[in-house]
Amino acid sequence: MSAADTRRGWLKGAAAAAAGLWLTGCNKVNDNPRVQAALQSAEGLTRRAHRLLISRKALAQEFTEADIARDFRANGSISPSDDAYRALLETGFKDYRLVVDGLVDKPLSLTLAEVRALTSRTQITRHDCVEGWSSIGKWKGARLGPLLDLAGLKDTARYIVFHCADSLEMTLDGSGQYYESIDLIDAYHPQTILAYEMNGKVLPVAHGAPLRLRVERQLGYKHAKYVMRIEAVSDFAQIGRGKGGYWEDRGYEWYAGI
Ligand SMILES: Nc1nc2c(c(=O)[nH]1)N[C@H]1C(S)=C(S)[C@@H](COP(=O)(O)O)O[C@H]1N2
Ligand SMILES: [Mo]
Repeated sequence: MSAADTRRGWLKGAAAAAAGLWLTGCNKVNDNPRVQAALQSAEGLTRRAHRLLISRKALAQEFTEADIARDFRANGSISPSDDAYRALLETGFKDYRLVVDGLVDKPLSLTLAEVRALTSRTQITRHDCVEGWSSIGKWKGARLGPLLDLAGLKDTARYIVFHCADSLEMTLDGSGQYYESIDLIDAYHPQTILAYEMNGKVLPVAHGAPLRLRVERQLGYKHAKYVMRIEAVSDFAQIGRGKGGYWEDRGYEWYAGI
């Protein structure tokens, strides 16, 4: 475990601690001298956790048209061979439906036209892959927050899982299929979109057509391509091998904040 990982783990704990203190933050509790002392010793901790919480809501840097990479790299799956995906691609995704289900009041099944009609955002951002390369691109897509509001998240929903069309590993139990998950802070972040356009054109297959996640405060592997289904869950222990994503199941960190 690197120092950065250790620090990240500690900060996650600090954020949880801060959330706890927040809930107990009524005047009567604060008047108690023992609690006062505890709060004072925790002050540095909560201040740092507070800063972390604020920073998680901050926008990722945005760039200008002039910064757009002429040759944005494509990585991981670039042409899924899965039958169901090939069939959708052959007919120009006319039969594609984005399914939104799990812990929602109103499950959705949307055509691409319906997704394109949702509240959208366009942004020029830098994609950072854990392998050490970055590319700047322009993305347009449906904001995830308003989409989730359409479906209506239940109180028990804590994470959003993205089920993808591509298998990176061919397995009998389907555990080689790509998937990812994010928490609700990232899900409702204004720059979190389901992109259907890249650099002003229809999203190419290599970059995740017809829909791919852009979650700009996270490393590249969190940006699920070929998204077929969005599932709201309370935990992801039962999904894939239980770690919240294809690469997480193979040793990557679940929280890949940048
Ligand atoms: N479905 C799916 N999503 C994926 C991957 C993949 O293999 N399959 N690779 C991830 C990784 S590691 C990166 S860096 C980015 C690459 O996105 P790009 O091809 O648009 O550069 O997609 C991410 N999302
Ligand atoms: Mo990546």
